[in-house]
Amino acid sequence: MPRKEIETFAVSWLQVLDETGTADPELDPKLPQETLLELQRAMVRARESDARMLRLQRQGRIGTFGPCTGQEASVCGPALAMAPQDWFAGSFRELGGRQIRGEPLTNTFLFHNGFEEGNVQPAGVTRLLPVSIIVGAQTLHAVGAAYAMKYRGEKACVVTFLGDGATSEGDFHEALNFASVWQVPVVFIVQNNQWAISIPRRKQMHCRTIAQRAIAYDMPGLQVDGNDVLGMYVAAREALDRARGGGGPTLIEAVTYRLMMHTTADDPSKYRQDDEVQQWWDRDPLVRFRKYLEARGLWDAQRQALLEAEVKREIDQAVQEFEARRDFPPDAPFDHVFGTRHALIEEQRAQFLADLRLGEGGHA
Ligand SMILES: Cc1ncc(C[n+]2csc(CCOP(=O)(O)OP(=O)(O)O)c2C)c(N)n1
Ligand SMILES: [Mg+2]
Repeated sequence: MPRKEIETFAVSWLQVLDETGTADPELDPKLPQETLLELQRAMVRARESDARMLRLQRQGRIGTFGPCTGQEASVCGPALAMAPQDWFAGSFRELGGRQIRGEPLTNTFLFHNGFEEGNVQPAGVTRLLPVSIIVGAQTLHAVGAAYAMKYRGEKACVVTFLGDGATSEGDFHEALNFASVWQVPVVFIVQNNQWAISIPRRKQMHCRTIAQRAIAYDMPGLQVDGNDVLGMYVAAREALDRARGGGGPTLIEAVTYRLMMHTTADDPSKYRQDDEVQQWWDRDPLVRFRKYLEARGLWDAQRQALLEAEVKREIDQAVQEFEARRDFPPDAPFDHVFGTRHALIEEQRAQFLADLRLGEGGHA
């Protein structure tokens, strides 16, 4: 027959914990208690840190940042499934994952104040690439690093995080293509949070799932409930095991939602409806996982209160450390805009220093 079907493709969906926090008995990975509590701690720490950063930003004590609230499960699940030798190549909305990789909050604060010093990680924090503000560029860095791991014969993988909007960028497709051609150990985790700033998903792509984009590059693709931390853990672990065994790249689409503003410079009430946001608050990944832990007798209100208090103390301490830093001048960020001095930047630097002196009552 001259015309016949030569390939058929399917896209799977994975959810381990349903919206009531009940695990599918067949899919429950039955993680050790210690890992479950680590997941809980990581998500609560990310949520509390985000809330504090928002207040600090509103008080003028840190600069612009993109809150991660609502997306903790889609990042913390995979980050905890990673091994120490794996690489983390993130975007700008993965605070919980960076914390799991060991980044101290003081570094996060410095970074969001424009200080390159925030990217100087303390000893022991390795294989954590700097935040990529350039949408999608980290996927190329990830494939390059994965190529290096394969070339060196290291049993290490790279996990890269990106947004739904980033999948509309050329960088993403080039990264998938090379990952596939080279069969390198990389896992792409798309946090499909439904929005790219004010552009809803339906206005930036026509395909019904993002996971199906894997098909064109002949790699496994899977759509996961991104508000289900166990589902995300299982999906990432499976992809990492495959990559480590020489099975090449995987694309995971985490279906989730950005509950807060795009960044602190944005007002989402201008472009999205409150009832949509409320529907996603009802699917809060932290509430879902807490119900799972409670049903297993591993969690209760008292433990929650203790954890929140402990995390808040950690954050307080990080704020103090960050605000006490005096080992570089406040205008250091202006040094790094261009490789050489630029008249416009110098004008801005002078203005910034003048404003600073005014703000401090002329005593700076
Ligand atoms: C190459 C590039 N183009 C544009 C921007 C401006 N920008 C920053 S975030 C963003 C939207 C990203 O959307 P998405 O990938 O869905 O990630 P999310 O912010 O939702 O986490 C845009 C357009 C940028 N930083 N880099
Ligand atoms: Mg998005």
